[in-house]
This record gives sequence, C-alpha cells and structure tokens, in this order.
Amino acid sequence: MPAYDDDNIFARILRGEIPCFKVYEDDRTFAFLDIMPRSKGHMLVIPKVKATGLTDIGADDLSYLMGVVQKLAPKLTDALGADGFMIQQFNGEAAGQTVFHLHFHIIPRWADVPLKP
Ligand code: DGP
Repeated sequence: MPAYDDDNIFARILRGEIPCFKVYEDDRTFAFLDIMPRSKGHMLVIPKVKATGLTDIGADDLSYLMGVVQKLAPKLTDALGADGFMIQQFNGEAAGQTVFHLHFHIIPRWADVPLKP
C-alpha cells in the first residue's frame, strides 16, 4: 500500500476543499454520495483518521467506522425503498482501489435493477 497522501481526493473533501453531497458526519466519520454511482444512492463512508486502507487503521477506529456503516446502510436502503444493499471495500490498485483514503461503499440494490459497471 502507498503511504498516506494528504492531498488525496477524500482528504480534500474532508477539509472542505472539494464539494460533495454530504449525507452524514460525526466527529470520527463522514459519508457522502459517490460521484460515479453504481446504483441510486451509492454512498461512501470514510474515517476522519488518515488511513489508506483496511490494514493501516486502528481497531477502535475501524470498529467505530463499521458501526456507522451498519447504521447508515439500512437507513439508506429503507429511505430509497431498495431491496437490499452491497458493501464494497478495495485495498490496493490491483484490487480496484482508486482513492487511497479508506472507504466503504454502500450500494443500494433493487431486485429488478442491474448494477451499473
Ligand atoms: P474505489 O477507490 O475504487 O473504491 O472507488 C473510489 C470511488 O470514489 C469511486 O466510486 C468514485 C468516487 N470518487 C472519486 N472522486 C470523487 C469525488 O471527487 N467526489 C465523490 N463524491 N466521489 C468521488
């Protein structure tokens, strides 16, 4: 994994330097809509601590972050009338990670709507 880059896009969103559609924020986490949604309501949840991926965040921060994902995913699903949700999280370029600040995708799914590429 590369070293954490303070100028990655999500760090800049956290600092308010790049606009986003914010969905949720508390003192440790931030959630906003994905600019390239794979379904309606596709959301990203990130920690405020500097972490490139799953392996360089502390257990307590990760546990808190997952608690927020667990809380937001069903709320989003219910609010949109979706049938379920997908959670995705990539580590490393080879795995498809493009932004090197840890993030969890929450992707609402409908039984009759295929996922966008
Ligand atoms: P990945 O690193 O592959 O897990 O995905 C990164 C996601 O971040 C991708 O779905 C698109 C999204 N994204 C990239 N740049 C921006 C941005 O400037 N604003 C928002 N809201 N999302 C972004």
